Formats: sequence, C-alpha cells, structure tokens
Amino acid sequence: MSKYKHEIVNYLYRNDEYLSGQHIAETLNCSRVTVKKVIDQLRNEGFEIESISNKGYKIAKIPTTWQEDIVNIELKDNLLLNRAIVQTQVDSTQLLAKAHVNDTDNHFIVLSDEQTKGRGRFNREWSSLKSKGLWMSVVLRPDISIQKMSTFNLFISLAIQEVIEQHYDIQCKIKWPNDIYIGNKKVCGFLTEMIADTDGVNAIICGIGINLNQTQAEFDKVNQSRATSLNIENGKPIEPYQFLSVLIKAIEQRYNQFLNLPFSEIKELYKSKSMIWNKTLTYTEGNKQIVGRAIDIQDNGFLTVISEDGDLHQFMSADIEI
Ligand code: BT5
Repeated sequence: MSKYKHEIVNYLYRNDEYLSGQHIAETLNCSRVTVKKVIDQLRNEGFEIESISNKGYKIAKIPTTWQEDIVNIELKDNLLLNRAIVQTQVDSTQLLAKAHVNDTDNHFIVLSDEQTKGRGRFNREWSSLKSKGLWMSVVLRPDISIQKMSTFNLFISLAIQEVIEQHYDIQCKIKWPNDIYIGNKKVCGFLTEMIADTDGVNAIICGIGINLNQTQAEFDKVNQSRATSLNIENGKPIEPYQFLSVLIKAIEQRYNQFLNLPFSEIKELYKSKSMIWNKTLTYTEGNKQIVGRAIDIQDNGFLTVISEDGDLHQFMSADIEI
C-alpha cells in the first residue's frame, strides 16, 4: 500500500472540487504515477472517483464499508472520541475493544462492518449483517465511582433516541434500560460493561448496535417480526458516515452531562421519551419476575414498578417483555 494513500484520501475527501493529478502530486510531494496508483487502489476498494480530463479527480461516492481514513476525518472535530479502530470483520467489537483497552488512556471507538459473534446482554446473539448497521463499541475513561454508573445507560439512550428522532425524523422511544424501539420493533440495543476496582471505574465499554439499512426480509426468523431498521422506517438509505458523525456528537454531549449533572436534571425528558408507562408488563431480573406497571425512575436510575398486588419493586436492569 502506498504510504501516500492516507494523504490522498484525506485531500480528496476534504475537497468538493476536481483536483488534478499534477496538483495533488505537487501538494503532497509525490509523483503523478503514485497519485494514479492510489486512485486505482481506492476504486478497487469501492470508492467511486470521477475523473475528467483537464479537470482531475473527485470522490463521487465513498464505499458503504468503514474506511479508517474517512472515519477519522469524521471524528476529527469530536473532542471526546477522535480515535477509531476499524476492521472489516470481527467476532465482536466488544471483544476487540477490551483487547485494546490497555493500549491507551484515551477514549476511542471500535467499528466493524460485520460481527460474527455479536452479543447482547446475558450472551444473547446480536445479529450484525455486513454493512447493514452500526456495530460499534465506545471506550470511555471517566473518573467516577462505581455507584455513579447506574445512570450511564439513561444518558446514552437519550443520545441515540434524539439522533434518530431529530436527524432522521423517525418517532422512536427508549425501552428502559438499553433498547430503542420504533413502534413495537427494536431498532437498537446497547450494553454497558466496565472495568473497575475499589478506587472506581477505569473504563466503560459501551457496545451499540443500530440497524441502519436492513430490509425486513434480511432479519433472521427470530427477529423478523420484532426488529426494524432506519431505512425501513423512513424509506431512504442511511449514509453510515453521516449517522456516525451525528451519533458521536450526541454521545459526547450526553456523556459530558452524565459526568456533570445529576440524572434528576434530565429525568422528565427521559421519562417523556420512554415507552414503558401505563402498561402492564413482565419484568425479570435474575430470579425475580413480576407482572406490573412502571411508575417512576429514581434519581439513581432504578425503575420503580408496582406489581398487581400493589407492592413496590425496584429494578436496576430488568428484562421487560413487551
Ligand atoms: C442488546 O442486548 O440489545 C444489546 C446489543 C448490543 C449489540 C452491540 S453491536 C456492537 C457491540 N458488539 C457486540 O458484540 N455487542 C454490541 P439484549 O437486550 O440482550 O437483546 C438481544 C436480543 O435482541 C436478541 O435476543 C434478539 O431477540 C434481539 N436482536 C438480535 N439482533 C437484533 C438486531 N440486529 N435488531 C433487533 N433486535 C435484535
């Protein structure tokens, strides 16, 4: 691979105009033959690059697969998450994130086009078809106590919910504690793991799966009637880089709030975006299972549910059947 590939992709991606081979070569201090070779390589990788004689080259379309160079350009202005590890295929971005967690003290994200062993909570399977969704793990390094973690999911779910609603104009709701639903179909699930010791939290590894471009038929049998994608819902293909860029921005904002504000400050907003009120549902946490109605969320993120016999129950992270 040419050592100029990174510079040439960057230069082309940042410019909307046609750039001649001569101009690129002079600017980057390489030969025109090198520029031509890199352009051919990029085309082989799925970039559509227009070339017009006497004008030059311009990127017409970037591939639907993640390209580390482009991801890093999109993240450049993010103060929190501006480093990415990108792979074509992994078992799980969570596992790859954990393998890299000790490489740096910084925040970073791990992205992959495809996961062969994508996992949900309790080791349940997470279907992660190639280039159909955002399969991402976010590694964060807060200086906080373990107790404070109980509200983390609430802030993150709000970030995801508002990106879908505000940027894609799709009505969606949070299903406490870690899902986003459109109507009665799941479009996103996330899970939060942490590395901690008695001094507090060392790292948060938050794995987020969001269905972007599946058709209904592409979901496997079990998820067929219970899952949806943003493309299905608004009828338009979702551009993954654009989605990533707005999501990362929203995560940055809500994560800063998580660090600096008590949950009570956003509680009413969170409750208004939540789908579990006024319904009798089955709540399961460990060995405990009750049928009841959620009536409130505590300032520590716990859900209060009133069971059919009138007793009050607190849940930290229950499974809810809808
Ligand atoms: C979750 O678990 O919803 C958390 C999913 C987290 C996935 C991300 S992707 C990036 C990172 N790397 C990973 O390996 N994982 C994270 P849970 O609440 O346990 O829900 C799992 C259930 O959701 C499954 O049992 C299915 O019923 C359903 N499901 C599986 N794949 C789905 C999909 N693509 N869309 C909607 N529902 C799905």
